[in-house]
Formats: sequence, structure tokens, C-alpha cells
Amino acid sequence: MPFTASRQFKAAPRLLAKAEGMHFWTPEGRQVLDGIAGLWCVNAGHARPRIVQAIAQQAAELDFAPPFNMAHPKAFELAERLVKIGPPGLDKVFFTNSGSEAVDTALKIAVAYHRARGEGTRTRLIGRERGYHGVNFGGVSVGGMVGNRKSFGPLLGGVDHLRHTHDLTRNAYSRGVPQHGAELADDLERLVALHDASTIAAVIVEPVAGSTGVLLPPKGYLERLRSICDRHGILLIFDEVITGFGRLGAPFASTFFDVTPDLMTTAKGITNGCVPMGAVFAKRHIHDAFMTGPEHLIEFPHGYTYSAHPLACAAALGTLDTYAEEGLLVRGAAMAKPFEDALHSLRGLPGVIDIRNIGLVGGIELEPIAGQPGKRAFEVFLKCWERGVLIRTTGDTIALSPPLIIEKQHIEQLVGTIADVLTGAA
Ligand code: PXG
Repeated sequence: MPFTASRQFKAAPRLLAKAEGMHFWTPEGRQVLDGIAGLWCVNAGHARPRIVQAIAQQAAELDFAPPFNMAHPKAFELAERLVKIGPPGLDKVFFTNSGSEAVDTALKIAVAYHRARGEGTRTRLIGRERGYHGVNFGGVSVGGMVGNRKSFGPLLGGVDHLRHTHDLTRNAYSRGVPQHGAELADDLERLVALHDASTIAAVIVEPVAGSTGVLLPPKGYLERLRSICDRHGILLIFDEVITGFGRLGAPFASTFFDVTPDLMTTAKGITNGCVPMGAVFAKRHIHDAFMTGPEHLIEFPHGYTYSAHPLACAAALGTLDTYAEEGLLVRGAAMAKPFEDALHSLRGLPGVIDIRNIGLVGGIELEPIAGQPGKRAFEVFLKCWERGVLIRTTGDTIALSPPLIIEKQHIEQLVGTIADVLTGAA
């Protein structure tokens, strides 16, 4: 099983058999509140009719169309719809089937782009400590979660990492973005001084890091990273696999922070999690740099059998319709305050050492049990599950990312259950 303690799971399996709106049901019919939108992906809630119908109709009409040398209309319709809601200037889209594939695709685009424009020495990729960019070799190489890296050999060569931005001594219990740490972006200048800008293709960061434990960018940090990249001709890639599609209360983190990357990776919420899909958004000039040479030759030798799969495109179009009809891409802004207040009410409960929040993302960091990192949070996860609430934990941080349709009573149940578990209430 993916990222699961398999023996522990086999001993006491946790199964889900049905889902609708804010809830799952187990095979025995027990209702479970979804506090994490599946895995940061079911942003509009479960089993939304427009998406269900779109997938069913598409399967009957055109189940598959080869994406090499051929195409189907919905792929272009979807790309056009996406660039309308995306950050300004990112008006070209390449489809993949997951966030991991989107990341590796974006890294390949970055390196090939510099080569196409005659700067083939720019091959180095810069990630960040504690970053998560999926599980393929490129993404793990630029990623910075040691548990995901240490077992897999030397990974990609020519990769370096910025320092992470997590700083409990200065920023504990910040509401929204932390005040301190913009200067950590200057770490990129250190890497430029070490490697020389002429060797660096791109920097990839999550605008808000999720998997590693909900780490928010310090105020001014992303702006500073953007300007250092500009100064040195380095492409800036935002990995928006979890922040895309309304998670922060704006369509993308890029929109929220008003910092525009050169490439942006997305997945998850693009289809509301219903059909696997990812997409890389690129600035037009990056796309155009490839459009040279003889016209019968392939400009970008990359892609997947299931790129722009018809079912995924149909699901994504149904998803965008649902988001638009219900204002979901900005609903997180309206719900952010009640969510923030509820989360911060946990301050002072046993074991809690920090609370972080932005939009509809919450992080509750717990003091690890000495010598047993991760155990305390995992026990909270198990107890919440027993009490009908699904949360996520990573290390000793509880990460919350509920569907964007969440109402106040769900926030109360979600946070109230965590409070009961932390205080040991029955
Ligand atoms: N980039 C980022 C920023 C992600 O969060 C990926 C890439 C990879 O996406 P795929 O579709 O290949 O899984 C992710 C995935 C969690 C959790 O609970 C987060 C992810 C996946 C599973 C669990 O934090 N993010």
C-alpha cells in the first residue's frame, strides 16, 4: 500500500465504501467526516452530479483517443478553460496523470527550454529542504523529505536545495503567513554564488508546503524568490498540486500571493480527485522556445499514453463547472476565519506546540514522543477515525484540508473531535 504501515493496516484495516458531499461511509455503514478532501483533492466534495454525469457520458461517447499524433476536442477546451482561471501569462498547458508526473514534466520542460534557446549549460535544478514533489525520480531528487529520499540511491545529479522556512522559535502560532523569514529566500543567492547562475535551470517550491507538515511561506519570501530568479535568468516553478483550485481561498496560491511563476504544476483538484490527472501550466515564451526546427519533427519528446485522457478531461470540465457555479475557488476565503478561529482554539491542549493556517489548510504540530517520532500524531489519527472523523498526519503534524464546501458545523465536529482526542475526553 502507498505510504502506509502495511502490517499495521492488515491487522486492523480501515475501509471506505461510499462517499457523498462532506462524508465517507465504511462498508458497515459508519459515517466519517472527510477532514482532508480525500487527499487534498476532492475540493468540491464527493459524488458531485455534474462530474459524475460528465464521466459517464464521456465513457459512452469517446473512451480513449491516442494522444500521440491525435487529439480530441475536450483536451483543448479544457486547456483553454484552465488558462482563463490560471495565473496571468501561463497560457499553455501540458497534461499528465498525476502530480508526480506533472513535476517531472515541468523539470524536463525547464531543462529542455534552456537548451532550446542556446543555454544548454543550465541543467541544475534547485528544490528546498522538506519539499514534497511527488515520488518519481525527478520529484524525489528536488524534494527534501529525508524518509522519501534515503532509500533510493543517489537520485538525479546536479540538484541542490534551499533551506526550509520552518521556524517555531520566531513564528509559532502565527495566524496566516508568518512574519519572520523572508530573508531565507536569499539562500538562492548562496547557491548561485556556489554553482553560478549559468548552470541553474530552475527552482521548484511549493508555495505552501503540505505533505511535509503545512509550512507557510514567510511574508515576502515568495516575492523575494521571484526577484532573485529574475535577476539570474532562473525559471521559477510553483508546485501547486495541493494549493491549486481554491485551497487557499483563491484559484491558485500564485493568485493568492500575487507572485507569478514561469511554470506551475497542478493535479488533484483539477478533476476533484475523480479521475487521475495533472497539468503543467507554462508561460507562452517557454512554449514558443520549442517551436523551432523542421516542422515534421517532434518539438518536445515527452508525454504519456493517458495524457489528456477523455475521461479525465470530461471530469475536469465538470469540475470547473461545479467550482464556477458554487464559487468554490474563492469560498475558502470566506471560511478561512471560522476555520482559523476553531484551529487556534486548540492552543494550550496537551502536546500542542504550534498551530498554522491559511485558507482551508490547517496544521497542528504536536510534541513528538521521545524516541518515537510520528507516533503521537498517528494515535490521534486512529482515535479520530474511531470517532468518525478522517484527518491526515505527517510526522507529528496533523494536516487538515477539508472540502471547500465545508460548513461551520463540520468545522466544529472536525476540530471538536481533535480536541476531545487530545484532551483524552471520552
Ligand atoms: N507535488 C505536491 C506539492 C504534492 O503535494 C505531489 C506533487 C504528487 O502528486 P501525486 O498525484 O503524484 O500523488 C503531491 C502529492 C498528504 C499527501 O497527505 C499529499 C500528497 C499525496 C498524498 C498525501 O500530505 N501530495
